[in-house]
Amino acid sequence: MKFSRSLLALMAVIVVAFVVLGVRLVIWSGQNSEGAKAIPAIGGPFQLTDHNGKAVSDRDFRNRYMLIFFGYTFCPDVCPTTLSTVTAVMEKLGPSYAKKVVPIFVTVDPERDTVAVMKEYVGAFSPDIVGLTGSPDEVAKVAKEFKVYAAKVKGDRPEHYTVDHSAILYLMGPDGKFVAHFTHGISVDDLAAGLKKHVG
Ligand SMILES: [Cu+2]
Repeated sequence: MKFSRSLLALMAVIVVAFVVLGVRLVIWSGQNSEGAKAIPAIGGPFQLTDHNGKAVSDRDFRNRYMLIFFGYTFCPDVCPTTLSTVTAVMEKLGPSYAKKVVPIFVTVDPERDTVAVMKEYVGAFSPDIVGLTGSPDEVAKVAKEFKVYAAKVKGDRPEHYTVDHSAILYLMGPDGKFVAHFTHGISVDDLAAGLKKHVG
């Protein structure tokens, strides 16, 4: 059976609409009846390993905002683009800004993203970015807390899989609580403005 182009286009629009709606629902689902002031239930405690092999928890980032993004180093497009944007934003906001906001890249592919792989990867972007990995269980726990979707997709060889994943930048406050989110396609100027608005 052959679908017409317009039918395929319509189906694509419907799929995108559901994905967008799904993300909104996830963001909204944590809000309570107090409305605008409510804080979505995104985030939570974590115990992971940074790109230098040091054990870290969410508490190590208190007193600073965390700009958290989940992805994986083998990602062909979304992750490198997003980390390039984050790097450009940190450069734009100046060297002292990293004292206020720490950009964090958490892998959803801990089997391949070892400490050494993470170190090389985040180092290629910015010295400010902290790469976090851990055991599959530790990573699954934090991904669940941040309502991150991640699913392996088979490649031509078993080790060549890709990972479909949600791509949202979360800004968490100095208390570890959710402050705001940004979509991954955001421009450098818009992300910088968004951080300035919330962080100062
Ligand atoms: Cu990615």
